[in-house]
Amino acid sequence: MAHSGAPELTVDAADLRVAIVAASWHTQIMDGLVDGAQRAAAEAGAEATLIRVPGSFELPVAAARLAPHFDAVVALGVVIRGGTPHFDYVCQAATDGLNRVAIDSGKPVGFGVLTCDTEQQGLDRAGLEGSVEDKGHEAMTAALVTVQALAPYPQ
Ligand code: DLZ
Repeated sequence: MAHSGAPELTVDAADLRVAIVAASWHTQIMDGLVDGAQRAAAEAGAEATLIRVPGSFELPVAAARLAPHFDAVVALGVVIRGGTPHFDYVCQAATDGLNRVAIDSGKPVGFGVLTCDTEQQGLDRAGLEGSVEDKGHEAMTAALVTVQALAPYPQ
């Protein structure tokens, strides 16, 4: 499932604590994303704590609150385009907000928010049986690799 250039975790993350903050909309896709993130943490030996929020719009505030308490945060959500501009506002708020949390906190924030035109696009990327990608796993791996890359440069 890995793309060329996708991060691979080769080091031990046994001492790391990561918060998974996960939206609740689009249950089946979210279940796949959460499972992928938890699986990646377990493979690396990291401790992952799951915190649920209602929608992707709530991800940045949750990430901001959690970042000081963890080595990294992984944000998971699914936004599916509807018939109004709402999609664009939620995607923009989640993306900008999570990026701001990462920069302001100096803690890696794994970006596992799927922005899809259709539900099928989400299912294809959710790490479920029949999916072609595993974005929850990818987001966790990216966060852990970044923590380790920055370990020699403490805040
Ligand atoms: C309201 C809404 C809609 C229409 N669609 C989604 C979606 O596809 N994915 C998602 O994560 N959240 C959605 N939400 C909820 C908003 O993110 C947010 O929870 C509400 O606007 C309340 O703040």
